[in-house]
Amino acid sequence: MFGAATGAASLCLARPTLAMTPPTRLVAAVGQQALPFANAGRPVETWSYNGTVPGPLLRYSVGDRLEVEFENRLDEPTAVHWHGLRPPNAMDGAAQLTQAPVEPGRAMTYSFDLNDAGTYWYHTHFRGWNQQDRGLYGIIIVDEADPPKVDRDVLLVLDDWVLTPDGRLDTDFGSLHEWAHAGRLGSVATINNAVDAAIPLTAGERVRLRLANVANAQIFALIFSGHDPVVIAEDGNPVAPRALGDEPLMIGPGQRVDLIVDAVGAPGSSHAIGAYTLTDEIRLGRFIYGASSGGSGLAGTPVAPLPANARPVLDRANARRIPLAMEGGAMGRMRGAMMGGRMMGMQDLVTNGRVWAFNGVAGDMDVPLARLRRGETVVIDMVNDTAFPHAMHLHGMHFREIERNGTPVDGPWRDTALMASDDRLSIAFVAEAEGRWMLHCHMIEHQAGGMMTFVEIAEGPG
Ligand SMILES: [Cu+2]
Repeated sequence: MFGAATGAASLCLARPTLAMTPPTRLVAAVGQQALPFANAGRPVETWSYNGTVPGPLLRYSVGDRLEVEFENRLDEPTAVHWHGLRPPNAMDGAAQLTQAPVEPGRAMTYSFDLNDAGTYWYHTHFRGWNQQDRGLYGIIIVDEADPPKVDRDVLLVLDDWVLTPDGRLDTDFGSLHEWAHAGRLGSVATINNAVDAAIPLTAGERVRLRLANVANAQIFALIFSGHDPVVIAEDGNPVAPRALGDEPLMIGPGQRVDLIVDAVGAPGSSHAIGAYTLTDEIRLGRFIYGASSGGSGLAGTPVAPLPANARPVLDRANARRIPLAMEGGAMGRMRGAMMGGRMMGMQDLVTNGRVWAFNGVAGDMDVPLARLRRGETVVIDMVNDTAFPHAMHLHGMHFREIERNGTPVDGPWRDTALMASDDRLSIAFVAEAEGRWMLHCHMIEHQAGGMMTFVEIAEGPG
C-alpha cells in the first residue's frame, strides 16, 4: 500500500518470491478518507475503489492474468477502464461503447491477460469528470520478468484537487467555464495525497520512480533539483534510457513516466521537486535524505534499457491517413458542429454542454472516425486548432508520434500524447485488435464536452 501517514510512498522492492497477490475484488463506493491537505485532516467524502484514494495497487508480473470481480455500490452507473493495457474490446470498460455501464448494485468480471510490463492505471470511464475527480482511480504495475536492479521501487501519484473556501473537496462539477477552458484545474497539487510531499531517499541508493498523472486536466512539468533522472519508460513502454538534464519532465493527464534516480545528495540534505503547471510554478515535493548512506552500489552505474514489450511493425509507407481536426473551446474559431445528428450553432451546443468537436462532430458516438481493417497501419493527422493543450488517448493500442509541426519525430510507443495549442501531431499505429476503441482527450472535461470519437476495427479483405 501507499499513502502512508507521511504521504510519501515507497513500495518494497519487487521480489518474485515475495510478490503480493493483487486483490481480485474491486468495490466502488462512497467512503470517508482523511486527506492531510483537506478539511484540516479530518475525513472528507470520496468515491473510491475498496475504500481508499487511490484504490488498491494492482501489481502483477508480465504474463499474469488480471481477474477482477467489480461491484458497483454507488448510486449511479459506472465502469472500469484499464488505461494503457490492451484487453479484448469487451473488457475495455468504455461505458456505452464497449459495454453497458454497470448499474448500482450490479457486478461485472473483468478478466484478461497482461502481456505488457510497465506502469498503468485504472479509472472510471463513466461521467469521469465527476467520478474520477472524486477518487475512482488506482495504479496497476506489471513487473518485467526480470526487473531492473534498483534499491527501491517508488510510486508517485500526481493529482490536483479543487478545495472549497472551508477546505473541503469541491463537488461543484460541470462548470461550463472549466469545460470550455483548460478543464478542471485544482487549487492544490499533490504527490501521493501530500502537498509538498516528502520523498525519502538514502544517499547512495538507486530508485525507480513510477510517476502517474491522474489529474482531470492538469499538466505537470517537473524539475528535480540536484538530481538527473533517467527516463526508462513512457506510458509503460520502455525507451532508450535518456537523462533529463536541464529539460523539465512533462507529464500530461493519463500519462506515466518511469525514471531511474540515483541518490547523489548528501545525507541530511533536501532537494526540491518543482513543477510548472498550467497556471502556477510550485514546489510539488522534496527529496529528503536520511542521516546515513546506503544503497547497494548501483548508483552511478550505467542504466540498462528495460526489455521491450511486443509491438507490431508499422508499415508507414502503406498507412491509411486519417485527418482529425480538433476544434472548439473558449477563444476558438468553431462556429458550430454536429450534435445528435444535426448541425448546431455554438449557442445550442453550449446549452447542451458540448463545446468541442472532432472533425465537426461534437461528441456524437454513433459513427466511427474510421472503419479499419485488422492489421493495417493507420496514421492519424491531428490538428489542434484550439487555444488549449490536449492529451489525446487511444484505447486498446499504442501508437508512435511520427511527425510534430511538420518535423519528423521518432517518438516512443505511447497511449496518451500531449499537444500544445496549434500543434499538429501525427500518430501511427497498427489496427491490432477487433472492436470499437475510443480516441479522446484525457482532459476529462474536454472529453465530456465533445472531444471524443472511436475507431472501429474489423476483420476484412486484404
Ligand atoms: Cu483536451
